[in-house]
Amino acid sequence: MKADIGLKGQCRPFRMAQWHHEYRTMKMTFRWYGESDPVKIEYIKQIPGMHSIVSAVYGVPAGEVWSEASILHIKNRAGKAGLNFEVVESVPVHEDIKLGKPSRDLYIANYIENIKRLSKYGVRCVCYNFMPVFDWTRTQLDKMNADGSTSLVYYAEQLKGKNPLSGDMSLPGWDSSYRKEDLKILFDDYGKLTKEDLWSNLEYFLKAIIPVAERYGIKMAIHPDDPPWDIFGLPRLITDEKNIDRFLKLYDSKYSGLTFCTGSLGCAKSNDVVQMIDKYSKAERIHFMHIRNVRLLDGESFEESAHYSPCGSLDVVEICKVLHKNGFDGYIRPDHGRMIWDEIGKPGYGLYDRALGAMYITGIFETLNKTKGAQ
Ligand SMILES: [Mn+2]
Repeated sequence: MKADIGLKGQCRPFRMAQWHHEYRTMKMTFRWYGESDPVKIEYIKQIPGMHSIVSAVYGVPAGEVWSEASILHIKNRAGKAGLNFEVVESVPVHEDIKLGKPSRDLYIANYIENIKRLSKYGVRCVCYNFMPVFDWTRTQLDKMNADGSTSLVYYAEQLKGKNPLSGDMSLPGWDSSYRKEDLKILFDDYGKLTKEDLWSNLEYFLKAIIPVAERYGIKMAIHPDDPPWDIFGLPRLITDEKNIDRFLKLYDSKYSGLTFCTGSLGCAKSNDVVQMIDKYSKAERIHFMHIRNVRLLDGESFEESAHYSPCGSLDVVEICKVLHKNGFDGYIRPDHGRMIWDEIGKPGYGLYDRALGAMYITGIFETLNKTKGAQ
């Protein structure tokens, strides 16, 4: 396709714009951790079909307002590299909001201010989660595969008998900045909270946030809990279809939607990921897709794998097909990748394997777009 290639061998921007217009198709994105990220933003642009970076203002404690200068800086860096900055992952939700403490109103006011500022600089989608204390949990970040690549894994037996309050346990993915004493207080607070309390605190948050998101054109997209079950007695909400249905009813607006993470929800064998994506994308409640593959093992164990369907337990072609069928035109990013080709970097967030994943998914969508009507 000679006509698609510019003089410098790059995809011509107008062709990209035309492509999105013509097909109203998904927008491919890539997470970038800012200047300290070993993956340069210019490298991200070199992945064909890349639309936007996914980033955040780092180094600001949860609950505080982001300076306009720091948001503008990301926008300008993206623009200079020829990319958009339309997705934020994440604006963290302060623990006091999840716990329903009196101070939550202050943190919610700050959250609202962040939504307004992000909208001003062109952000269209904000990813967040409502997981108590910890984000994603894995038991090892560099499990060697047979081919010499390494993966993030979760082996249930490695978690047995571990106590996060012992002070001598650190698990990958956990915020190591928590001091032992702070962690103890947080666990005590959550110990007094029922799952229903957590639901009602989530509802309180949505009722304050979503009307603002609607006004400022920001699609809020909650990330499911990872893994999708309770750990260490901490409650988890966004774990399966029944709970996602309940979540979406808490505030019935297109602006209160999902970051559908195939690797998180797909870790529970009972979740039919393809059917769920079909249902929620049809309802226009998926704004952001995290596409990742996982190999499910016995019990509650899994290993993250390459995106290519035969490498894991999820069928990425089927996932893309239902999105395409339902006219999904939101954002997609390749989620965690393996470490390959001796790359050194942030586990799960190397350039090479995520670039392979992005191209694989873009290729599937190109095929689907060009064979429209022939399915
Ligand atoms: Mn994810």
